[in-house]
Amino acid sequence: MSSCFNGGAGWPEPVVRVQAVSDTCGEAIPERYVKPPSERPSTTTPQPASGGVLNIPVVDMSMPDSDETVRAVEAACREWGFFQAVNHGVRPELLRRARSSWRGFFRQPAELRERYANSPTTYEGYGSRLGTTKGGHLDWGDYYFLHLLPTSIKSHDKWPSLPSTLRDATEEYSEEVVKLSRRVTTLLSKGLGLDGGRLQEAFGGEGDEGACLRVNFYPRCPQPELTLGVAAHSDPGGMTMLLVDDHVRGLQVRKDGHWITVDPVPDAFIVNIGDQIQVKKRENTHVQLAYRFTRVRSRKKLLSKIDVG
Ligand SMILES: O=C(O)CCC(=O)C(=O)O
Repeated sequence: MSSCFNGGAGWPEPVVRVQAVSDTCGEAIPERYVKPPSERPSTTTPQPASGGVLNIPVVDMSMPDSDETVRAVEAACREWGFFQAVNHGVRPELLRRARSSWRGFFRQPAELRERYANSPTTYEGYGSRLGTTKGGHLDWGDYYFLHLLPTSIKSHDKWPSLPSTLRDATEEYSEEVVKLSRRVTTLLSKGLGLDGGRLQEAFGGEGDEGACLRVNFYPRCPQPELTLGVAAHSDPGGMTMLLVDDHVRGLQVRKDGHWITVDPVPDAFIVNIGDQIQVKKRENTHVQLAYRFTRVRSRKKLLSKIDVG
């Protein structure tokens, strides 16, 4: 199995690619990837009293200026901190191109991928989850991380040059998703009763906000019930726009103490409120939750997420 120590100053352990582990581990995953029972994926989703299957709300974004859309986004973020944005205006053809370009990168030979290996200190490039403590549990996933905004820290040299479609597809995809995230930011501002531009201003204004792309790749796993692609966490930024592989269920979100498996709508973006837009509203003497604190965890195949904030 190949491993690489990719330069983290003083990082105590060699970084091992999950892609390499997956190719060599046979039918049992190594102990390092086995999560304690309380952290394994839950297999049951609570059923709503009204019947049907509990899922995060779906919001139609075809009329982003309407009060109805503001109300739908506000309710979804207050009750869940999550929603699936449909009719969002990003062309399905572009989503396909971005997905297939990145899948192409993860299928390149290991030597080529390693040319872009990141270091735990700069993070940008091809990476694998590190244990937060020596000998700690690892996640079953590799990733690629890039800065998009502000443009002063964006560097195409750090973007893979293969497959040849990747840079153009990523450029166009990220422009469109950042535009969409600005529309959602306006809706979130209005939903909080603020001026539409208020949250955007708080993040530095258009072009000066931070935005980054992370593409997660979850290789074949012989024992998916024992591990997670990404351990439970909340996102530190303002907002995350997740694009998942069509028909791949794996993302779980926590609501009222239960983990719920998201049923993804094809080509929807899963919008997730990050820590920086977690808001508490003071009404009389009570502090009420305005936008919800969220946690996610995942075991899936391929996903891109753009964090803005
Ligand atoms: O893969 C997923 O569905 C979630 C990924 C995620 O939350 C992350 O990369 O922070």
